Amino acid sequence: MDVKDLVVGIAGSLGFQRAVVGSLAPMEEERRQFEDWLSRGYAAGMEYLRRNPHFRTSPQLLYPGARSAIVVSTSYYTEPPADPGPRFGRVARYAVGLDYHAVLRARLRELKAQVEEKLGRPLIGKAYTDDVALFEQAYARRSGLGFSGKNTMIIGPRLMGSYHFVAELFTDLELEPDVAYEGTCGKCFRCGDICPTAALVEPGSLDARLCISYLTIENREGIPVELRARIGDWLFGCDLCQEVCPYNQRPPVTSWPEFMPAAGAGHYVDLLGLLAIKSEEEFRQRFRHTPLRRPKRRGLIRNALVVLGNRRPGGMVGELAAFAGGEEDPMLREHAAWALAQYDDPAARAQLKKLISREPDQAARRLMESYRDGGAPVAGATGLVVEDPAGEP
Ligand code: B12
Ligand code: SF4
Ligand code: SF4
Repeated sequence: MDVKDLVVGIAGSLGFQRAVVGSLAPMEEERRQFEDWLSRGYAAGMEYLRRNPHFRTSPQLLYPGARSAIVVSTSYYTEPPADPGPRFGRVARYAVGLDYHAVLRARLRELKAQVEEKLGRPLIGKAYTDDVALFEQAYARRSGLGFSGKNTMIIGPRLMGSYHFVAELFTDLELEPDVAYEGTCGKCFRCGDICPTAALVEPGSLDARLCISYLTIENREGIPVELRARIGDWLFGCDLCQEVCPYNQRPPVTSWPEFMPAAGAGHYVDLLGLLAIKSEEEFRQRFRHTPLRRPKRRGLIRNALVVLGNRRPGGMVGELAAFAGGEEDPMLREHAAWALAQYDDPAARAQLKKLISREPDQAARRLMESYRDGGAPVAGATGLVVEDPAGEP
């Protein structure tokens, strides 16, 4: 049997829906696109993307022993249950189960081991997914794993849609590279129309500074006041630009138990339960092995407060005031105050007034005052910076 057929066959038997072979030729066009994207500031606070950008588009620098990259995808899709109500926040589908980094790398190592067994010789090989500075979508696009949709996701052929992870096994196997898959969005731009923050600034180009996924996962600062209402019920990540995509109307459901909601945080998380988490250690235990660990306690509680302000469940005014009263972090106190300010309720207004009068942090107090009594946010108020809680907002 041909070695490529062997590899693709084993990948299929291990549960990867698609496996193609990527060439390791330099990516000149992609490098220009990536540098242009960085120069526009679209990478927001993701400093790791700015470090050694040439590595992202130079496969040979990334892993010098490699001769080809086996590029795979697997669905993470599970259907969310009915909304359990305003005390809950929503988790993007890719994150409802276990952390895919460890799961996919382990499965790729299994692929390597099985190929080694069949070939009767050891391989040089390394498994990647979403780690290091690797321009995964460019590998996927070039080798026909799918095409780049206007929402910037890789959309697979045969109605596979975009609810899938991309991962790679770099190996010393000399394999014939696959060619690009010519899919198209046509005239559609539903993803751009639905995006609540207009983060898809033009078809196929995303400004992470505006994207809810960035704001709730990677962002280490406060959430800009003017964007909070648009976050809706998204506690972690966002799927709106995928939900509306015609290619995602009958997505294949994952068969991997690791990506099912029972394995991790699930589709909805109880927001009150999050406010009750008082230490980083408690937080780590609760979200062990799940993607929700990424923003840490501080980031996830920040998000929970925004969702509470947007959903305004009954009976929460006292809880929010008590949380703010006992919280040491000015950024979180300020987000709790914002949540209170969203209630059209005299008790909430009284609590907000009390919080403002007691707030020792100047920047937090200024922000709170900007939305007291339903006022518009002060111009340029973009939340508090982690490293400089007393600094300018
Ligand atoms: C940084 C990052 C983010 C950032 C920025 C996203 C972005 N679109 O750039 C944030 C935090 C916002 C994010 C969000 C999400 N992410 Co993310 N993210 C990444 C990461 C680490 C790098 C992406 C990157 O390089 N961006 C830079 C820009 C320049 O690249 P780009 O989007 O591809 O845009 C250019 C190209 O599309 C190009 N282009 C368009 N068409 C064509 C055609 C040709 C021929 C060429 C040459 C170029 C080209 O022009 C664009 C502008 O320059 C990758 C993993 C990795 N290591 O690569 C995961 C990754 C892209 N993310 C992933 C996922 C699942 C998500 C979310 C769905 C999670 C969620 N539900 O919240 C959202 C989706 C938001 C969205 N619409 O993009 C998956 C996507 C899988 C897939 N099917 O494509 C990846 C691949 C991780 C993985 N290993 O599976 N992510
Ligand atoms: S993930 Fe949400 S916020 Fe980001 S581009 Fe898509 S719809 Fe917009
Ligand atoms: S919603 Fe339309 S424009 Fe956006 S990725 Fe899907 S097909 Fe393309």
